Amino acid sequence: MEPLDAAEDAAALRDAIVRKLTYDLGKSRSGARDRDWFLATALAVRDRVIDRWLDATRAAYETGQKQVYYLSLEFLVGRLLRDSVSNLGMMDTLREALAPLGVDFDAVRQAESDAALGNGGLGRLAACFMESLASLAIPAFGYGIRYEHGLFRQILREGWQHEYPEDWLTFGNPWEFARPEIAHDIGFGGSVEAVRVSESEVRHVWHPAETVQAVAYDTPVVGWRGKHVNTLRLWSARALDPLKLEAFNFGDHVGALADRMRQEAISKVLYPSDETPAGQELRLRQEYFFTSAALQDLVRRHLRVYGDLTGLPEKVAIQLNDTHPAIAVAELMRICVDLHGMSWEEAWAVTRGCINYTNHTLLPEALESWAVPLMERLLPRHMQIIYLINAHHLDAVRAAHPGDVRLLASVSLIEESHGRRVRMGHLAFVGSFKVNGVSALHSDLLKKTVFRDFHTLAPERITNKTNGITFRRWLHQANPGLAGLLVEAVGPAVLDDAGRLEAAIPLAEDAAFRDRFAAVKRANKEALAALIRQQLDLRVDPGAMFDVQIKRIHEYKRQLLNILETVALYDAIRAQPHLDWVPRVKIFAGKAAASYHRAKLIIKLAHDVARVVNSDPTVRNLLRVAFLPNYNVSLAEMIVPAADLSEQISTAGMEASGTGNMKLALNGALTIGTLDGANVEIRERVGDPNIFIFGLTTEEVEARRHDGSHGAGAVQASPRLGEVLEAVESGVFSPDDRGRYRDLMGSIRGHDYFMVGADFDSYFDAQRRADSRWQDPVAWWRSAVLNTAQVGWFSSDRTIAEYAAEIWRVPVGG
Ligand code: HBZ
Repeated sequence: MEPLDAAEDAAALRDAIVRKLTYDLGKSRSGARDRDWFLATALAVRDRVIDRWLDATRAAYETGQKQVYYLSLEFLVGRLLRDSVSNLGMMDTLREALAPLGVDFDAVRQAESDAALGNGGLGRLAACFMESLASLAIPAFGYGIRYEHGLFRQILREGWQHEYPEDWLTFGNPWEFARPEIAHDIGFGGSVEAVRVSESEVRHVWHPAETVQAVAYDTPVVGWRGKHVNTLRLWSARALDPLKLEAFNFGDHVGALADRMRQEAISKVLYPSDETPAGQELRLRQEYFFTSAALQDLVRRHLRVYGDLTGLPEKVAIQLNDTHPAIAVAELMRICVDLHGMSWEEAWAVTRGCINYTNHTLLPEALESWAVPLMERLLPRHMQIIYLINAHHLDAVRAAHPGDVRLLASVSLIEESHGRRVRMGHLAFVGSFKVNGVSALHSDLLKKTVFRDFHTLAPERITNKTNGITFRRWLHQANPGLAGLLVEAVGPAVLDDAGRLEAAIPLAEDAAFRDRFAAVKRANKEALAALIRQQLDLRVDPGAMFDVQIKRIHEYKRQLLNILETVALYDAIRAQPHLDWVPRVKIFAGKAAASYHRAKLIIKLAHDVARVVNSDPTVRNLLRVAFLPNYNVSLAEMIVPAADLSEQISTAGMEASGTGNMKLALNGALTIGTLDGANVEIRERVGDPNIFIFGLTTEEVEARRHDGSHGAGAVQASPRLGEVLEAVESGVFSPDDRGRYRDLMGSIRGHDYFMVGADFDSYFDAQRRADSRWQDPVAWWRSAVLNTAQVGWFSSDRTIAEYAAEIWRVPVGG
């Protein structure tokens, strides 16, 4: 067939969209709303993906290439239309196709719901990884849960967070393909029967008390330039034969339905628990449900070709995204031993040859563990297998370190001291070929803290894989102005190879380029200012410094430090209004876990401070505070390109990596941050002069925590902090409830686990360094350009290439 020219291409696409609108949606052009146009467009775009998808799937199958399986309880995907269209190189064609229909692409794009099947960084990382896997043409499946309700919608009423259900599927999801024929039975509860099959051999047969089906829903994931397409396979729970169940419960229809509801509840809603594992039984059911479905699926695929499982590690690499799928270790053993008759040793070699584990946190309260009685009740056979794994593991430890009782207790899979619990991190560690942290500092701390003893036992196991982000979404799509400027300046190859960004380094000295760079930022800030006005009825000056902290609300992330600094700045401006202050807009966004009262109180404080500051005429053009509601991927795509200053101010040693820090630096924001997570590596790349580092180091935090009076000491040493605390605790910002913040402020004077007081002065000073840089536009924009130009390394393509080479041992590039 002759290649179509651009106009023909657009006309063909237009026809396809109108056909979808008419025959798939049953709508006329005149009656169609943005949402209908979105669905019709998505269906038409999806058609362009299918052939390549089927080709890629068939090719992987036929050539017997090793496949990567990324198991994650969360995939924070966001919207997909712009992503697909851009990766397929169809953006201009699509705009041209829609224009004569009187349809605006941006309106259509925004009619898509934001798929929020994740809490924060961990879920978003999984989504970036899926995109990079496809872009690098690595055959891969993402496995997760198709939650009917993603992360809650945040509504802020008078500054208090309220959670509302999120309904992303209400109007249908045009990207997915339901696969009712691809279903696996997932058992729960019941008993285990030991059957003697010979003199020396006993087989274990698990008789689950209940069985739920996991049904597949497939979404194609298109790589850059449409080269390769992988599958995100999300499982939905379906009660097994609901009609029979109803007949069985004849006369008790309500009871029968209740059973069905209980089973299908597994895929109803995402747990809104960032960092602390939800202790609910339903959570454990979710974890086992999708892990078992994934393993059954990949085992079946393998057996179809190879007939047995001994060669599995040559054909399959499994990555566990945190410990949520760690039960995979026991499940794969069960499949190999109980279902396929392998010996324990053979099965262990297969399991350890396939599985790898990524850790995302050092926070002790976030290390997942499950009570033994719960495991015994819900997964009786797995509990037996875990005991056996532990016995072998402890035998080996005993042999290597005879008499070391402390070591045995420390590395056991079972925690014995606080009621017996299974430590999922330990299970994942012993069952994995490689274990990785997500930044250099974090991986180093893993070796020194949570896995210290394990690291001594297996010094080769822990490796580092510093996180990355997909530049397609976070630069090309979110910031087309900047992407266009970079293409013009250093050539189109920059779109294919993030390393080429370095060609822009010399342009930091080019005044004309800096001006254009600043003009792009200005336009993005105007768009954000319009959104702030529309959402909050607040006018902000796009000429002011946009100072941005966007992430989950958590004490260790220290939004509180930022708010208290805002109060200090407010006081300073009011005390000397005629000084040459740098106008600032403090922008916050983020959700607090529903049960995390302190985090919710911090959101309220941000609002109380905003109300006072924003209504004070003395600081009118100098300081504004904006808290944007319902932070999600789509909102991040608006804020990131418009940021001047990126707040990455966690207590050193507590943020595993951060990925927002990378997105913001890539978009030309300067970071103000602690030496924590990937900030350390960002500093190495952008250079010390182009980042504002402050605060205690990890070691200093550790040392100071041993001094019981450090909180009081810090307040005493800082009159500025003392004044801020007094103002907040005496109710200056909460006249309706003067005692509202007494406890919160008290914690800074007392234990101050997160070192807000200790870092306060240093942070205030770093902010003033940022001010001085801003007052010298040449210096500011030079730094901004150098940030963009020097963070190419944080592309998730680089991260995935490292996983591929060192952990999965699969080739990159097909
Ligand atoms: O994972 C985050 C880390 O805090 C962040 O530093 C890192 O950059 C990112 C990607 O590696 N961790 C999370 O986002 N964790 C969760 O969202 C979470 C969700 C459910 C849990 C526990 C943690 O039960």
